[in-house]
Amino acid sequence: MDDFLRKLPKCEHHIHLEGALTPELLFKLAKKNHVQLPPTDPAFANPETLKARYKAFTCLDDFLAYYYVGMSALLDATDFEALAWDYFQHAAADGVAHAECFFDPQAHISRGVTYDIVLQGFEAARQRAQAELGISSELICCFLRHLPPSDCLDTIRNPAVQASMTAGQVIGIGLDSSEKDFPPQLFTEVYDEARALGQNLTAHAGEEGPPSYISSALDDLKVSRIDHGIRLIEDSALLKQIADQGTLLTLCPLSNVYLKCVTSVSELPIRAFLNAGVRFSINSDDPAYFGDNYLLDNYLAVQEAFQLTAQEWVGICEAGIKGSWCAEERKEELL
Ligand code: ES4
Ligand code: ZN
Repeated sequence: MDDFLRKLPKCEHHIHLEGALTPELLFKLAKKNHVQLPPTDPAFANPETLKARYKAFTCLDDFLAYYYVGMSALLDATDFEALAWDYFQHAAADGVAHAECFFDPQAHISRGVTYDIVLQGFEAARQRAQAELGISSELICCFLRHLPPSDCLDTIRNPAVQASMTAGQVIGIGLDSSEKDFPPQLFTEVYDEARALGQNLTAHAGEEGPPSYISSALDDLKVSRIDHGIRLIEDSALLKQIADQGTLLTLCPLSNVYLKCVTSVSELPIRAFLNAGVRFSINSDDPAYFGDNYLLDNYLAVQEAFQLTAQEWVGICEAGIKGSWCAEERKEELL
């Protein structure tokens, strides 16, 4: 079964490229760029102490603090290229055929790194992944929900952001960062503008936040996918609605364990989602922060916990292809 899962052509829809920053690359780039890592936090002594600290995340916000420090080492286009290339190499080893990758422009622009620098690095890695690894990819621009909606609006109105969307370099938007107390409806205007630009729409909802955040993402933001959505299991009417609509949930099993949303993968409602006909894909989220677990590790963890049949896995991967945002011709190749 492990070999079957490795060889299965997989789509990944929920990978934050900044979440692929390994402690090794972080220390290397911090040194190159003369960026000082927090001197008062002993976790930043070396890559090993940092990895040990990553094993003790208490919740989403505890992780996010490290995630944003990590980004501070990314300054020029070659840094972003190295980061994304690192991810694509892991993806190739895991049998990923197609990846739709999140990135967080506000976290870079606020540090004086322009959007074009970020995009230039990611574009170079994507082209190399296509040419050398045969991996197709897309970019999804995420908005940080802990920042004021006005900051998100300024970002989507940034001419460089608009140009990337018009040119098809960025094909969709997402909403991430701290979830509790930042409900989707705060970002209705951002999503209205993205929709007018022809962008695909998704949002993190129901990771730590309540099922009402999933409803708000659907009703107010009009998303076609939900990132995480595990708390959907608490609302049976909404569960039925999502199953009927065919909305894809992008589940991240090991992320949920590392961030203490559940105590083990077996606690996730994966069997219930299958029984109810809820479509989902399996994803790695922030692999370098969650035990160096990339996509295949997540597939294997689900398999260990739920003992799915080959037919069930083929069905999961088919739902993932159909729920992808790539060109129709690429979907047909994948199917
Ligand atoms: C994230 Cl796991 C998760 N949740 C919300 N926002 C994020 N950004 C990066 N990883
Ligand atoms: Zn995520």
